Amino acid sequence: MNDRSPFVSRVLFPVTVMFALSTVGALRSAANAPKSAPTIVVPYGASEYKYQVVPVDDGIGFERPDFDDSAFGIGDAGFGTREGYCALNNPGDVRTEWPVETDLLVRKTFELPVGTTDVVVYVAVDNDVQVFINGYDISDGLQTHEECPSLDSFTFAVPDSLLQVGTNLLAVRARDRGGLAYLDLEVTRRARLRLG
Ligand SMILES: [Ca+2]
Repeated sequence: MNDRSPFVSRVLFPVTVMFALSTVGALRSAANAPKSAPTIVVPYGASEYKYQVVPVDDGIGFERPDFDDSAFGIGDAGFGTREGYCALNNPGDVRTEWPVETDLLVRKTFELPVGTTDVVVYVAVDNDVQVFINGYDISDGLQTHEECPSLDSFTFAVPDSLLQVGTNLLAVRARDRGGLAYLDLEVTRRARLRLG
């Protein structure tokens, strides 16, 4: 009695399914588009960070791209205590002194080319860390850490929507709560590869 339903089921439904499948296929191939292996943009032990040692919680706004950091010093990573019972607390890995029981603010710009994806920030820290890219918190607040620092003990993925072609800003607050202090960072990126 309803002569539309056979039409819907025999013609429209298969067409709808085919369209849906082709759409999913297109999305899937975009998501799976080949990407380069990670490239290191800022290596561990990088030179010439802008940095400032401040009392706990001071320096509000330092993460903003338009913040005036002309009063900051220039220092090389890692930052921290040059001697101690942890492997990274040695005079070779620590190139800039960061006193315990303070906050350390660091800023560093880096360049990204067109087609960059999947930027990741890796951290070695004693104790806690909060990471910003272009003024946005990518670590979901200050993340706490105990025991000795180790490379890659935190990895923070940066949403592609925060990335800018050209100059980007890495800004990090590290907090020491006593004993030894340490901070070093690495930033990597990937790139979409052109098809065909
Ligand atoms: Ca500590």
